[in-house]
Parts: sequence; C-alpha cells; structure tokens
Amino acid sequence: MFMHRSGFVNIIGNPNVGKSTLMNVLTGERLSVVTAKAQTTRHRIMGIINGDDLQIIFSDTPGIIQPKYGMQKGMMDFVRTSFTDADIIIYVTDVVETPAKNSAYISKVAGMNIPVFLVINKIDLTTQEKLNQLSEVWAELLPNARQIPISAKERFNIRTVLDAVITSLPEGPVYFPKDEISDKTDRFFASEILRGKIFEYYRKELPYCSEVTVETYAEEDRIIRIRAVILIERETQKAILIGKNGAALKKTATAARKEMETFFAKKVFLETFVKVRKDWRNDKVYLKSLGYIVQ
Ligand SMILES: Nc1nc2c(ncn2[C@@H]2O[C@H](COP(=O)(O)OP(=O)(O)OP(=O)(O)O)[C@@H](O)[C@H]2O)c(=O)[nH]1
Ligand SMILES: [Mg+2]
Repeated sequence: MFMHRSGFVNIIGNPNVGKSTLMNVLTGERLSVVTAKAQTTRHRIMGIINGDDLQIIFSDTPGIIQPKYGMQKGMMDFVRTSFTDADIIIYVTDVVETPAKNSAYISKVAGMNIPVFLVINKIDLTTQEKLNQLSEVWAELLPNARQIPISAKERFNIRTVLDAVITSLPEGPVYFPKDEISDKTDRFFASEILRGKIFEYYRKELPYCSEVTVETYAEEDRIIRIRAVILIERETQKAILIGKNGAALKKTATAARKEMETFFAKKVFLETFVKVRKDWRNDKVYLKSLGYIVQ
C-alpha cells in the first residue's frame, strides 16, 4: 500500500548559531536571510521539500532571546508555536556558544516525546578534541537527542541531517500543494532581502530599529516593480540610512535589487522610501500589520 510521510521539522536554537544557514542548505533555496548579526530572523519561515511519497516542512525560527519589545515578544511566540506543532525538532547549537546558556529551553527539549536532533554547527571552527568534549557536555544536557556535528557553511554532513529526518518522518498527509517551497509570499521574500542588506550595511542599533514592508509588488512580463518602505525609529537614523546625497541608501537598495533579481530570476525595479515611526516595535497596530501579532 502507498504510504505518504510528512511532518513539521522545526529548527530552534539561540541567535546566530546558523539555523537559517542550515535551512537554506537543507532545502537548497535561499529562503532565509543570513547575516553575521544576531537576531536576523524575525519570523517563522517554512522551507518545504517535496517528493512523491514525502513532504518535509522545515521551519526556520528566530533565535531565542528574552524579549524587550513587543516585536521580540511576537518573535518568541513563533518559537513557542514551533515547539508545540513539531513532529521532529532540530535543536541547533554551535562550537562557539556556551552549552547551558539556555537551560529553560534545553530542559523543555529534553522532555519532549518526539525525535530530537542536536545539530552542533560550525565545526569548521574547532578541533576534533574540542568537539569531543563539547559532545560529552551535550550528551548530559540532552541525553535523548541524536547528535549530528555539521558545518552548514561548508555543507559538511548536511546529508546526514536530511537522512535522519527522512528516517524519522511519520506517516502523514500532504499539508501544502506539492509545487510550493515555502509558506511565505514573494512580497515577504522581497522585504526580507532588503532588510537583510540593512543588517549587512549598517551598524549598531539601526538594523534592529528597522523594518521593511513591500507596499507594491507588481509582476509584469519582463519586470517586477517593487515599492518598499523602510520603517525606522528616529530622524537621526533616517539621516544615517540615507547617507550623504543618498549614497548609503542607494548602495543598499542596489545590492537588494540585484539579490531580488537572482531570487526571482527576473529584472526588478525597486523604489525605496523611508518612514520614521517612533517606538514602532511596541506599537500594537504596527506589530499586527507586520505579522508579529497573529490572531
Ligand atoms: N564558520 C561558520 N560560520 C557559520 C556556519 N553556519 C553559519 N555560519 C555563520 O554564522 C552567522 C549566523 O548565521 P545564521 O544562519 O544567520 O544564524 P541564525 O541562527 O539563523 O541567526 P538568527 O536568525 O539571528 O537567530 C552567519 O555569519 C553565518 O555565515 C558554519 O558552519 N561555520
Ligand atoms: Mg536566522
């Protein structure tokens, strides 16, 4: 008899350990923005692998933090739901962070009744001896988890993660149409690409005070016309964002447009506008329209 297997494989862990990099290499798509800065990912982003007899729905999630703003509370709600609807958990750590950093969440993972894979990432940065020591510490913290050391950046051992997931995948329905690779829209990906460039090109708190919304996304035969608004908290940040004679924003927008053209495989016309909204990260109306408060 034909059996279809499917499930939600939720990728959880502290900021900056490489969750988004891992989801991108597992799915072979650049669905999630990766930057050197912590707290890059703000939403739950699904990346789907489809086969005739299986559907794996990975979820990339924001790094676990103590929320200070309404926006961060929303981010942690995405993490919480990812705990409750998971069929399989991939808990990501790396060779840089202190293992017991997040004891509340780690005991939560330890007590779960589903397969848990502890992925130790960035092994390109360590030695076998140090990795062995780290592995022993984790074996005490998460005794039921299968450990898989990887380097997401160098694509080392990714196949092992995928095989482990496929082996543990339960019997289940087709959750998404088989031609879909994510739950997110093109509009979302466009806004994320621009936000990623802001994370890359600006320093200090500016990236954290900014958000991007795509107000127009019009796909024509040969070109996609995108109008994006960058939301920022203060006038002083607006000046930095735009730069002298608009040079800084121009550089950022050009890099974003090029990445959009690769992502959508089409020419893109990108217009950007900057809007100052004091304390938007605590503004319920904004947070709702930006998808941080889900009802
Ligand atoms: N050396 C090394 N760096 C890596 C590896 N995987 C990811 N990185 C880097 O680690 C940084 C963070 O990667 P992300 O994938 O954005 O991490 P994340 O866990 O999604 O971070 P948040 O979204 O902020 O929670 C980036 O600079 C990556 O290039 C790896 O295997 N080795
Ligand atoms: Mg991320």
